[in-house]
Amino acid sequence: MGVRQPSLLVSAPAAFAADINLALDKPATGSLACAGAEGPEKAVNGGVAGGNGDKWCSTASVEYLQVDLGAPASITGFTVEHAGAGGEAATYNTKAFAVQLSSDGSTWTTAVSVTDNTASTTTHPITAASARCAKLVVTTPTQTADPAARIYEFEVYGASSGTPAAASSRCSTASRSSASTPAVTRSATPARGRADVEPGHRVREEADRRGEGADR
Ligand SMILES: [Ca+2]
Repeated sequence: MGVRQPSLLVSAPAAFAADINLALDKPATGSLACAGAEGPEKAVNGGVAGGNGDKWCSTASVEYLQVDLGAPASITGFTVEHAGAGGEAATYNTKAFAVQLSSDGSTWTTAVSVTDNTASTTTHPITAASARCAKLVVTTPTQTADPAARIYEFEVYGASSGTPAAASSRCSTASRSSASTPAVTRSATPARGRADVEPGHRVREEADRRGEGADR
């Protein structure tokens, strides 16, 4: 990616101007990252201009990114910054993905479902919904057979209640004990062309470890 540039703050799109990005700098977990410096926290760090240092990347068999907003909130929409927003080829932009919401990290409702995206930045206003946990599930990570999900920022807009939920109901704790997370499975895609894809059986173990780390 060349010389690393200072991260630029991502401003809220006009559709959500009255709301704030509740995901910013919140605890994030996700499927196994491509590299240690490309973990889930990079998708909620507020920057897209820092190359791989501002990106969450995963080649897991089930690719997902989850954010704990810390308190119940009225969610009004999402913005996702895909590969092109971070300066990578637009062919790496996420093709198919879903956003799911939950109040407890165990029961999820699909708020947004996208099947044929090509854009580098996508915005998804929704009818206001109450939730504390937001999850981005990537089902087709690129426009090609490349298997890596590349998310530079996952923004969750809304108004927080400001009342933290009990610690026992933290999103990441609940997700760690859920064997079925996430509910969305990858759609049929062409055979993957890269030989360096992480074995799928490591996904759960790694995700669990990350969840513990991000939760403390
Ligand atoms: Ca970022």
